[in-house]
Amino acid sequence: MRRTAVLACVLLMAATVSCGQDRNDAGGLATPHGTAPPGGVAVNGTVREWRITLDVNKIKAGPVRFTTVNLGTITHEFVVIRTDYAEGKIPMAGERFNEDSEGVSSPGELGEFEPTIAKDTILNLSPGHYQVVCNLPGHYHSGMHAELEVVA
Ligand SMILES: [Cu+2]
Repeated sequence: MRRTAVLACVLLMAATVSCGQDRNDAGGLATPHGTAPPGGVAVNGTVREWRITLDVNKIKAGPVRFTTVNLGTITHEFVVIRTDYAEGKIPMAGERFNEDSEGVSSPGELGEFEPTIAKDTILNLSPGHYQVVCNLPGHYHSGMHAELEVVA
């Protein structure tokens, strides 16, 4: 009985430590886990050279908390774009695309953040086709885009 209690305590401590740190088994930073806002959903992401990952690519419309960590070695940004263009196919104007051009709009973003930094924000998204992108010079073209479908 005493042994069981000790074991439970050890397991609880292990769980607490692994939950408290935002690291994967290899000791590196892992995908964050933000909490969903009331009546909404949580989307967790990572940015690095040269990709963006989301833990879910299809969500219900409404309030969405985006929590993203920079796993790369340089500054990246995380911008939510509403567009009917296919992923990676937004027309470029030089090394970036215009976030207010025809057929492209942005309901919000996390802005730029340095390596190891995590950021979050809540956006209210209506149904439609979205891409989450890094639009720093050359980054979108290098693969920093992810699909996000928002359904009613
Ligand atoms: Cu980037």
